[in-house]
Amino acid sequence: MKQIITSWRHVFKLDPDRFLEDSALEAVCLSGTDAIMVGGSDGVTYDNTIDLLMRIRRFEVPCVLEVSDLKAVVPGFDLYMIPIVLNAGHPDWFIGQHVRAIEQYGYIIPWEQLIPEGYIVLNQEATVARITEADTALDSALAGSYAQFADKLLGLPIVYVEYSGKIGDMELVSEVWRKLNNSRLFYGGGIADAESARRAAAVCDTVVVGNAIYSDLQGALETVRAVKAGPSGAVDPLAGGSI
Ligand code: 1GP
Repeated sequence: MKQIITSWRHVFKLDPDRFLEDSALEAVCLSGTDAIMVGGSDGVTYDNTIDLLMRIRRFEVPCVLEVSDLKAVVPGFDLYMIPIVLNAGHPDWFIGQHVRAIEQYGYIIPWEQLIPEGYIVLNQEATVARITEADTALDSALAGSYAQFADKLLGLPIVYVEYSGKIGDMELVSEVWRKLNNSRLFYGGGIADAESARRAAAVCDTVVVGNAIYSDLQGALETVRAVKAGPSGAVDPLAGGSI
């Protein structure tokens, strides 16, 4: 099951703490995206997570939980993504919370369903940056070094460049991508239409779209085809899940 992430080009991220009408959820789930990631930095609870999971499960799309709060870990997801914030200002977000979780729940953790993600948080205004006290003032070279640390020393399957809420510096993203050998590069932040999706897709492995689902659903849906079409505009039959 873990191998599935290597085929993902496009992912929608849904926040259990935000309202989404049934028709909008249906459009997202049937959009041709490769997976739905459930997660948020704030206000994620067991109840709102299980509610959202049950609504998504009416569709066939893979559904994974990005764990941000242990109290909101719900069984029944395909995979569990475990963020490790590489540039966190506080060690809790790099290792502290993780070790405490293992100490408490190690005996029931489904290890084979866990996928660690090495986050590089780069938008200082984002909630995740505030909570983790991330050092967001990284130039391309330093961001690339964090990425290499995650890839070559920690062996993480995913490096996630996170600009949540705003469009990122695509040159920096591209530089980070070039530094990776084995980790997949996820990019998230400000992707809201076909054009921004195409630009991001050209410099990473997987494009994550969040906010736009709630602010401009039509624009968000257009990102799927844009990512899968590639620079030439033709849908890549090998990219999987094309619409
Ligand atoms: C958030 O990376 C995702 O964790 C997506 O970012 O919400 O800005 O699309 P946006």
